[in-house]
Amino acid sequence: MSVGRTRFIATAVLAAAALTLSACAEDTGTGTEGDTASNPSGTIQEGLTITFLPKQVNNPYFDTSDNQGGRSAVEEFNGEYAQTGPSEASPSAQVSYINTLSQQGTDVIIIAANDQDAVCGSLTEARAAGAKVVTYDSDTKPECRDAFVNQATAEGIAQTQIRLISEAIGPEGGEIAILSATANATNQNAWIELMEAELTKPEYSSLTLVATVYGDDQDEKSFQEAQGLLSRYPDLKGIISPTTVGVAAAARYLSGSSYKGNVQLTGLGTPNQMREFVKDGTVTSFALWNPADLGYLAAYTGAALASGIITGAEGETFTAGKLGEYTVGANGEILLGDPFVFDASNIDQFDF
Ligand code: RAM
Repeated sequence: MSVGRTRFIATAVLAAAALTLSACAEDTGTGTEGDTASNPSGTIQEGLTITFLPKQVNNPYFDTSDNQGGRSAVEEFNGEYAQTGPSEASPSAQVSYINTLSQQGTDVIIIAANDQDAVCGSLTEARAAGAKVVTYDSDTKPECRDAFVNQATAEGIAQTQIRLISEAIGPEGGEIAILSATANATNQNAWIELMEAELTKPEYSSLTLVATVYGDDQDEKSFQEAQGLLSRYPDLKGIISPTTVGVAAAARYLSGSSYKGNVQLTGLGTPNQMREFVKDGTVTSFALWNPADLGYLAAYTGAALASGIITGAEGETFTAGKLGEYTVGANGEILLGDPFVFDASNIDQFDF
């Protein structure tokens, strides 16, 4: 049993704590309207162990969300922060990490799922053992976690991506392609589906999606996939890469090629990885949200669940430190905000 969970039992009113813990053990899905929080207007428990399990470690996006945002939130409420995870974003790579966290009695597991199904069995076991599970960035099926902290609506992300590539290419339009992360990624697949729907709107009739390829959130594979797209589709006018790894790799390829400035690129990137490519004219604009805020909100969500302030049921509210108050939406979803567009006029104001 973790320090955090031990302290939880020691400090809470005993009867209430026993009730909370047995409720945890029986909870098998996202909170529903019927669930009631045991401590709705209470404060966050001290000493909670909160571990982030990103799609992959050593990805600057997750370094920022977890090691900056997540860590600072956990420090604010005097918990114990950790990050662990695989180096490759493959579907089942996270399972053994979840099992270990469960055995260690970690109070809160915060996971960006590489696959919406592959981690469900082990997450369900971890929850039965008493852990609260928050997904962030990339969701599982709703029944496998307590809450999902969504960085921006999937519709908003898809609309922004299509608008940015359309503006960059101009009214003549042409062929476009998508360079994604892994083929199983819940988040990217949701965005791709909605981008395809967005392309059916009359204002985008001059754009034709000719291919979707996967760089697996690996720099070298993403670079090669970008190169492959240009050799297979010589008339390609634009690439959308809704992954920080993919868009940076594609930008590096285009910037060193004869396609620079002729083939447009947008996607979801971090300002620090994309700055040189905006400055050298390879990329006009790209989008993202603040990953540090995403990790910060996910940590507060996990703490609110573990402290009985929320159960993950629609309509519950909690305070996430400096970000203020949030309300749990349908399916246990908590929305961070709107996507943000970076371009030459604002990129120097950001450092992540
Ligand atoms: C990569 C990952 C992550 C995604 C960002 C935009 O870092 O694929 O899941 O949200 O890009």
